Amino acid sequence: MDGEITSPMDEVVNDMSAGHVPETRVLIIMTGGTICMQKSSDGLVPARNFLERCMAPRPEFNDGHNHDPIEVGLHDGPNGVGRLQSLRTPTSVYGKRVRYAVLEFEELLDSSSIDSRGWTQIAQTIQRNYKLFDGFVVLHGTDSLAYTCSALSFMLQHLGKPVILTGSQVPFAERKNDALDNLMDAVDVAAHFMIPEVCLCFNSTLFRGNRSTKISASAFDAFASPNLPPLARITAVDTTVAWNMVTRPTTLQAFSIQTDLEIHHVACLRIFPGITAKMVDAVLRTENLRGLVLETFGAGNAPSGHDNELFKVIADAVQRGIVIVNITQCLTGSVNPLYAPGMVLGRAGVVAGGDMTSEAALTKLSYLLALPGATPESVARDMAISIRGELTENSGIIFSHPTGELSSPVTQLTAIAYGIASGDIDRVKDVLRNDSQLMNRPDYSGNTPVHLAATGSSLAILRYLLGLGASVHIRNNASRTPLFLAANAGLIPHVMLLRQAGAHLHQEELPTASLHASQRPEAWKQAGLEVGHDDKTR
Ligand code: ASN
Repeated sequence: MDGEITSPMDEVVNDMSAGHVPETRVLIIMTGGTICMQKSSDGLVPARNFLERCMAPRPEFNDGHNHDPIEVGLHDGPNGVGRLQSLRTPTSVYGKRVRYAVLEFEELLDSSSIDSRGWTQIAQTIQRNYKLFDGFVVLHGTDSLAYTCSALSFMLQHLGKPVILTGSQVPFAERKNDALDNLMDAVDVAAHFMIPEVCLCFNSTLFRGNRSTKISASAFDAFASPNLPPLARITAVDTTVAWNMVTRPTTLQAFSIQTDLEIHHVACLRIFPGITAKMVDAVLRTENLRGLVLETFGAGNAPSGHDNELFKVIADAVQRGIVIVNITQCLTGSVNPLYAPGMVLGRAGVVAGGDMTSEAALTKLSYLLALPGATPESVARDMAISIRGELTENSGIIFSHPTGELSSPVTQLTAIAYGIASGDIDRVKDVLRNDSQLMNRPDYSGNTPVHLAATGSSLAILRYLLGLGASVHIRNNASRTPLFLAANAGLIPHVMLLRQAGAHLHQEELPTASLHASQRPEAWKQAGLEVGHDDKTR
């Protein structure tokens, strides 16, 4: 028992002397799909008990020790937290062990049957478990996987932790399969890399979820992200993350979800040579239709039809309040007003969907329409801009620098640390302007700039880092979050700012936090600890 820990370094020294291997918690959410399927007389069908059947017998997933069941949020409400059997991996190359449980949905689906109810169930499960786990893996069939990835990317708002979806083309239970590698990669990414996005991990590649699309019904290489390079590639040697492409929440708001997408009130229509205005009108007159994704030719062109009939039908629907979004049928490239037919669509009030995939456009439309207070104007406006990195906006300035020109990350981190220690925000800004990725970079003791700023004198520096999208969830070598350090130092404004940005105490910190609580009760209370109520922060 220590009582007075005020500097991150004290924590590290204490922890290293204990010879502790940090544990990262990952919740695996099983929704169904080929990955869990078994043969039956009716063909492949989803089977239960994935953890016992597939993971427990494999040394990659099981260090052979008996572990206590872990807390998992199963339902909403005060009695919604139960305990599930857990396993732990051996120590990874990153020096961590991954403790995990598998939460299986009551009904395991072939993913061709998923709809917005299933997406709501996944989003709610993540919300219930957000504070209990460091990352999430969602196991899902491949057929509609790109739709689910896209839908979740919008539904999970201000996401600060990795949510990695995967599945397989061949069941885990088959001798030659892609399930083992896909699962291992997904768990590794969720446990070790602070990529606060909904991603798809498949065939040794990590894609931004809302950029992905299924391109093969049989190959292991089943997915592609045609308009965005992968976020990471996994090889036998290492995992290389394109950190400059990772998007992060830059609004200081805590994680929340939007459920019940309007998927039943939108449609997708592929234009083809010979399509008639009557056919398009029939779709646009579907009862309660609120939005349509129009898959057009090339850079956004549609046949004008006899006497411009098609455009009249479309313009009329826009007038009735239906949001129509134009995306291209091509696998790569973008809709833009290059040709007259595309321009005319724009004049009819059709929104240019840029380089969004069909999956992203459809689920984004359903999400925007479900937002409280949504109007056709607000939906049309937001369809044309990137809200989760789902489309390429050309106006943004991209900073890049030739390698070799800058000093080493260690030198730069030292400069940031010096800036934080002396309350010199300009110095911090100067260094991060060259390489904003440094904001999440740990130093030798695992402290990121946010850890340092959490106990620094300048609240403005902490706010600046959070506004850049720096993570509040990374733990230092002593497994401490920035929030823990701020509360322990009794810095209430820092605690409140971190909470506003979605920080919470980690499960592993709760027992120590409870021990310290009597000394700075207000700071710990603001940090979310129920002071005097043992370790319940939920
Ligand atoms: N039909 C399966 C599904 O999407 C396909 C798969 O997972 N490979 O559930």
